[in-house]
Amino acid sequence: MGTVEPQIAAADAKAQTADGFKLVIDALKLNGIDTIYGLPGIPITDLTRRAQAEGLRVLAFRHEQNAGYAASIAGFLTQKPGICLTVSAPGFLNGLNALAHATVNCFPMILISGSSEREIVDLQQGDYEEMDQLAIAKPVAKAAFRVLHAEDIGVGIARAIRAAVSGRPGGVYLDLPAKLFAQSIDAELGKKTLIKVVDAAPKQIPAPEAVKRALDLLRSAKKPLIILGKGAAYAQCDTEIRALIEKTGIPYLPMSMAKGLLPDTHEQCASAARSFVLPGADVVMLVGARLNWLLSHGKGKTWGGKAAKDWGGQKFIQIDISPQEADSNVRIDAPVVGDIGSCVSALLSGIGSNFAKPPSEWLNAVSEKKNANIAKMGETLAKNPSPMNFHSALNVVRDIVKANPDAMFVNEGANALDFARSIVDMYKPRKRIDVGTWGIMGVGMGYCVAAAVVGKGPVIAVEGDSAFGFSGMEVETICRYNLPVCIVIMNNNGVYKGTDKDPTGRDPAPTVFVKGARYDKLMEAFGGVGVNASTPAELRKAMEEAIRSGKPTLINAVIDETAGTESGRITSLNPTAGKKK
Ligand code: ADP
Ligand code: TZD
Ligand code: MG
Repeated sequence: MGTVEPQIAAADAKAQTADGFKLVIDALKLNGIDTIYGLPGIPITDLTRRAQAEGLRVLAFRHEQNAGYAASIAGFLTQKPGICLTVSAPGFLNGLNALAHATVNCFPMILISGSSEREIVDLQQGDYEEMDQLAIAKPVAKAAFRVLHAEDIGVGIARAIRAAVSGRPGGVYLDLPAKLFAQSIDAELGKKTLIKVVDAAPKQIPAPEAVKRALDLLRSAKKPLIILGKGAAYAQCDTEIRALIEKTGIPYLPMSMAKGLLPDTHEQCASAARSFVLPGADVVMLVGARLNWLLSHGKGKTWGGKAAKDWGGQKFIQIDISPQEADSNVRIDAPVVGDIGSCVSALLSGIGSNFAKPPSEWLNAVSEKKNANIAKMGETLAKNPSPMNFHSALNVVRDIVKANPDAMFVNEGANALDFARSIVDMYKPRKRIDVGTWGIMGVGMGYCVAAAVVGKGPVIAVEGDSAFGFSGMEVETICRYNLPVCIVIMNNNGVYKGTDKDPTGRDPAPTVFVKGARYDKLMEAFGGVGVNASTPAELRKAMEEAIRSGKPTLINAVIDETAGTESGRITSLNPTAGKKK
């Protein structure tokens, strides 16, 4: 007996203590976080194992950048911070790109990285994977925190969640040193230190004067326009936004990731008349969209200004949660600061039921322009050139998306992006996810994983062959988790085109790849379905089969290597190409 008792006592004591690993997992679970996107290694291997054992979904990637992009877009889609988990120094740095991306795009995300011993790092004594990660994360994160003691884990996670989702969402860094995970603390005490965050993203009600100012300006307009941005998509107040558009009768333009907030086929959608409505409008209401480069900074020729930096004469209303956003590029005459749901509701009640529709000259001019452009595009899409070009391939994608409006649509590349954005209509909110504010390549496969996990339905990805290369190894991840992802590679043998030559004749040109590469074989290596498609008919058959079967599929769509243009639609931003003009 005497020898058994101490053992029981030890076991009891063990049952009554909690370690850092457990507290991190419990704190996440307590706050409704159910998925981790990451990559294991010292010191977080056990965190991934135990999180899985405790019922969290742990998706392990082949490179942290892709896990990070997955987390960032999961944040956009769910309004909960997407969690990316990495090891120290190099893993952390791989994840950092996605953290910056989340901050720039206003997506809520938390990058949790393990880190080395503080006292060794701070004295620069050369620890395993030594790096002052907190300092490095700060400039690209909305907020950054470090937890040193197990009893502070609850506070650390609560602060990270609040920082990520409140106000303008963004990327948050949470530094968890290796020593923290092994610390033990009395289980009951530990439990009490955890915080369930109350009202993490509080509503922000706009001031009545601001709403009135905006409505007065809108009522004075002869040629009004509404621009919906990805902030409007993020806000998940789709019904209110639709009511605002329809009650006012104002033509609207969806930014890339706001496509589908109302169906792109909506009669008030002015996408096909973009270059007419931007310079033509007199009052523009921005809803969760910034006047950054994607909108030519609200001035210049795009807006009818005489020269590159000249104001086009528009008055702007801007609905945004960030009070600092207004006036960042041009004067905002009526800023409405608050969350989009509250702002749009306030506008709607101010509008009432008898808002005068915009003058019919404006509406008719917009729809004439739009119909002419749609007809022109219809002709181009109907052609069937050989080899296939972007238009004839995307015409197929357009049909497949129309037939599967609930599918998530991932898109990156240059021509592969720009053409798909204008050709492929979206029908439902938050289905289109793409390169975002920075126009980055590399989001593709990470986005596919998150889209399949969060959306629980089919995912279609249209990828430039260059774009795909940045995250291509994650096709193994897609196969491993057996996700219903259909990847279509627009294979034009290179960046923009496949036709460049090294003038000296020594090497391949910097923009070209191996000719006739078979990306479909990559998918087959991991048990997925690979298809080589050189005609629209082959592409259609393969996409239909992929959606029907739900099997991971990669279609190598062979595109005319001369079909693209340098830099896609943003040639003007390229210094060399600009000089040539
Ligand atoms: P796009 O690229 O589609 O034009 P941006 O990323 O430039 O969109 O702009 C999104 C804007 O939406 C940001 O200025 C951000 O502050 C704002 N925003 C994000 N979420 C909300 C919200 N819930 N309520 C109000 N504004 C929001
Ligand atoms: N690196 C990163 C991270 N982001 C970038 N945007 C670029 C490099 C530069 N870049 C573009 O802006 S588009 C692009 C690169 C490399 C690839 C375009 O080639 P693609 O598309 O094959 O993906 P198309 O259809 O051939 O134009
Ligand atoms: Mg290409």
